[in-house]
Amino acid sequence: MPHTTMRPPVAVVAVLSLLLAMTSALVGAGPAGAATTDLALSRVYGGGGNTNAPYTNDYIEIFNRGSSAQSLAGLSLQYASSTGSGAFGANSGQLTELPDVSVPAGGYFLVQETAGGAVGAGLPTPDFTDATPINLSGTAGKVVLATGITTLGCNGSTTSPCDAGATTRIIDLLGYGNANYFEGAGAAPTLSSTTDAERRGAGCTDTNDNAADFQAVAPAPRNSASPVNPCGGGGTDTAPSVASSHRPTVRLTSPSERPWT
Ligand SMILES: [Ca+2]
Ligand SMILES: [Ca+2]
Ligand SMILES: [Ca+2]
Repeated sequence: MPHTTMRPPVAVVAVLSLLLAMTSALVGAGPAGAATTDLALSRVYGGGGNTNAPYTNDYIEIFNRGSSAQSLAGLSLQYASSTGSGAFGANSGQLTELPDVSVPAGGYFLVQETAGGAVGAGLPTPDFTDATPINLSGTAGKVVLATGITTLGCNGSTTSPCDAGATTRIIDLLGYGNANYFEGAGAAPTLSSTTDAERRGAGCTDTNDNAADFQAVAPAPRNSASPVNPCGGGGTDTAPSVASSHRPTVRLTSPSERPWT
């Protein structure tokens, strides 16, 4: 007598397959990586006080791309020149220790750095002022947001490469102008006294490619008083995300409509 295996109706297999596929798609769309990766450099300006500058001071703006508040405690901003031999954060004038402050989801945090001269207006109220400020180049340079408050000890060039220990400390990196270290395919544009490097999407776009993610625009720093700008994808927009309004819905048919009953 031939043995036949019990097989569920084709319709049941199809529905189960669909549910499995949808489940894995939704899981795959979730946020990935450490929470601190939700913080990013969103505007960087080095032309403060220079001829034609709209603002007296250089600034670095931090943005929380994530969906929950993030603390800046124990983090630092570190600067290195575009092609020089010095390391990121090699001295107090190239490093800003960030305060123990929480940045809400979609929130901005403005750090005031060096005044290059008397040209321009004061910044919108800075959320933090470095007493030993960084003098960022108005045209080209390298900035990292890093964990820890000690120098990274490297500058990312071929003669001073950042090893695994240093790179794991880097939360975000911006190389602008002719910088020899940057995220992705290329550096952000060369800046001037009338332009800053602005992360696209009002701070939300981070594909880890400085050339694609940043644009040179008129300086317009935002601070903690600026309206929050929640990012839809929860801070990991390199992965596909499923918008809530586009989630497929599953409607189980009534028993009388089930083809296998
Ligand atoms: Ca400067
Ligand atoms: Ca400092
Ligand atoms: Ca990045």
